[in-house]
Amino acid sequence: MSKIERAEVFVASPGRSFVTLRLTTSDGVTGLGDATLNGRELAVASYLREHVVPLLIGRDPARIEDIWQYLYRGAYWRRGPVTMTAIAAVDTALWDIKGKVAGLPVYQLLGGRSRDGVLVYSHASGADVPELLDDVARFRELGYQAIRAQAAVPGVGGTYGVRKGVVYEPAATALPEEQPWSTESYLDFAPAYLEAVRERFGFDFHLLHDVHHRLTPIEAARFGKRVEDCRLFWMEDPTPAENQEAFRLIRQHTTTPVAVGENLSSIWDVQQLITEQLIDYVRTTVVHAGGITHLRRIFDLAALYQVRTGSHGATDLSPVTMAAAVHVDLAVPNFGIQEYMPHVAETMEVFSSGVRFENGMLHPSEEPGLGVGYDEKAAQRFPYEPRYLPVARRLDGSVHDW
Ligand code: CS2
Ligand code: MG
Repeated sequence: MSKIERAEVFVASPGRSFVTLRLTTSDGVTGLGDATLNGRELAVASYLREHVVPLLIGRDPARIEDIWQYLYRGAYWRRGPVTMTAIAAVDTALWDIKGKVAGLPVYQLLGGRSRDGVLVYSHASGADVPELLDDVARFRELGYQAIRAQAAVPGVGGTYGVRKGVVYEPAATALPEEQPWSTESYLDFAPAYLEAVRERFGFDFHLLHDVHHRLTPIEAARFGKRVEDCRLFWMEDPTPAENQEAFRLIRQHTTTPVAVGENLSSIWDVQQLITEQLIDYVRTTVVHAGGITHLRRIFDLAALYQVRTGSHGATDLSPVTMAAAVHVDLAVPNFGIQEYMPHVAETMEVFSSGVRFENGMLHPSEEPGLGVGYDEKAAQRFPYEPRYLPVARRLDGSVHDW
């Protein structure tokens, strides 16, 4: 019987920080898992190195479910982003190994294709409306059928989602940047720029918007109602989701679809949102929600309530997660859409991936496993640089949700 012989945790910053787990079996088969938690990378690296790796050596890599249950129940301290990201990395690496041993791409182990390709959306943004409109035009020319639109709110300084440079990278400073926030200015301005996008480009593509946890439930209800004529594919994270009940108030006022879940890490965190149909898309991911094994459970629960998938896919999710996401997205029956932000060149000097973008869709590698590689020698050229996500403060100086 094959055994897990080696478990290595790599922390590097090729273009941005990533934590990557590589498992190697006694037959020399390797598997990769993403363990990146943006702004808290070393917490997961330490959880893996100190508390998980010693428990993996000698185990049968084929027993994916058993190892998942062992790491989840055996920790005693359950759930939370650090624990679930560490378990996710092990789980994803074991699915990579299982695919390689079976000689099949992972989507074939998940029931095979349910669709020809994985519809994706990317991020258009601008420091003002004209810049946003030019960016939307650029993504339309690149063939995207779905585009997220975010613009800076005048007079408020830093605003969520506005790119500075090649890609949107919010974790950019050695200490958290404090960004001002004004709900009133946002509520006056955002509907206007979303209307401007529809006015210029019409309705033959999906338009998405990320509120990014900034509103109270009634403010989110007001925003959703105000933008109904923009026919958004979704408004994302309209209000913080710790209180799942809060979404009922939004539901009572607007038909604008709601997407939640990128920063949630277990089925329990989205259970009420799904079973009471308080959301339309669940955004949980391979890397932060316990890996492929747990994510499938969340997506299967969602399917019972006609909630579709809409997984997070920002650049702080590594190419390993993105490859695993495409395998899952290809197979699940209730797929909705996949977020996709192409990684920068430095990242792709360390990671290799067979994922292809074509006509607004992603397609997985057909090679066995996930179809990803990690070059630890190349990674040595990019030592870890700790970076923090920003903190938002209201104009009166009090902390707000970033
Ligand atoms: C955003 C992310 O992509 C999204 O929808 O919410 O940019 C998010 O802010 C980062 O991934 C956080 O690390
Ligand atoms: Mg988001």
